[in-house]
Amino acid sequence: MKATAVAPANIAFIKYWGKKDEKLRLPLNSSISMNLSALITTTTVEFSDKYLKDEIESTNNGFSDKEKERVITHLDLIRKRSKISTKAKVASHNTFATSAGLASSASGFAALTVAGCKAAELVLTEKELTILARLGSGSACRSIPDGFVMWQKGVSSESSFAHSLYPVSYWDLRDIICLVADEAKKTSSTHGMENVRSSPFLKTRLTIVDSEITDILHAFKEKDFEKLGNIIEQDTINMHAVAMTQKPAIFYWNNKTIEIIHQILKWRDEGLPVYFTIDAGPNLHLICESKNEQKILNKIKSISEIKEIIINKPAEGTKLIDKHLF
Ligand code: 2P0
Repeated sequence: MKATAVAPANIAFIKYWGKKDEKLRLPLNSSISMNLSALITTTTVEFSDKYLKDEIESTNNGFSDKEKERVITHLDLIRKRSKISTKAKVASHNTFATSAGLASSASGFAALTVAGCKAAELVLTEKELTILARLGSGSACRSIPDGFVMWQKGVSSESSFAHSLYPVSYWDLRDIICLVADEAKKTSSTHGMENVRSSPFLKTRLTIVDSEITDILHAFKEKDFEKLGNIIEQDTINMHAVAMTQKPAIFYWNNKTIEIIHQILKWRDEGLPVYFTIDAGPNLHLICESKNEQKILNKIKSISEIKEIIINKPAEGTKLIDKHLF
């Protein structure tokens, strides 16, 4: 009863920010993302009588007690569904530093769900796996299907699931991550979202999101990069406007983030098609087509505020592999 899964992180083009049901992690809006080739979590799960309690290990920085608790709650869900009570060992490895403020809950809970179900001999469809992963961390459901993914907000647990819109090969996009901070973020996404309703701008953003989704689906269909980039950027600004107008206000951007945003706008004025998106932290994700990757790398290498650059291609979703971590 041992299995291992590899899962990518994902970058949202239309962001998830706010829940209508905290416990079921039902989102206020549907979201759309691309799986990231360079941010990968590998997780091995083994259920065995030799474990007297759940053992949770990370080969990176280790897990806090709170993180371990969240993993155990997810194991309990898997045990309940597969009608077992056996304890488990979980070992996890990230290809990226979790302390760098890059989200690891998406790839982490996607890998844990797929490896955990296989190890518990619980056979689920991809749709059912995305629903289960969502209960661990909302954005994790988007890391299970391949390539470019949509998470339908749904009206119940069964109808809030993720599916692939297009495979990896559909569009050769890049997400060039510019790390400007290497400390963990101060306000976690889960915590940050809790006060979303205190933002007077929330209602407006949710109205705008519906039309953004219609428009971004057209942009995908037509492979209209300019249209895609403009929607990605608009939604990032709107999501952060909600965060900044919540009570208490959350400012995820720092002065380096703003400086680089100004550079990106300038490059675009000069004719270089590159757009930014930002998650719950100060780091920037530069979205471009592969043909412009080198030009952008040449521009950003001289920006001293950038501590590290991580280049991502579109990636497949979560897969089982034969090589275990223990
Ligand atoms: C996203 N984020 O769509 C947005 C953009 C952060 C900013 O999904 O509480 O860690 O575990 O469901 O999945 C991060 O939220 O939150 C996130 P929980 P999660 O990518």
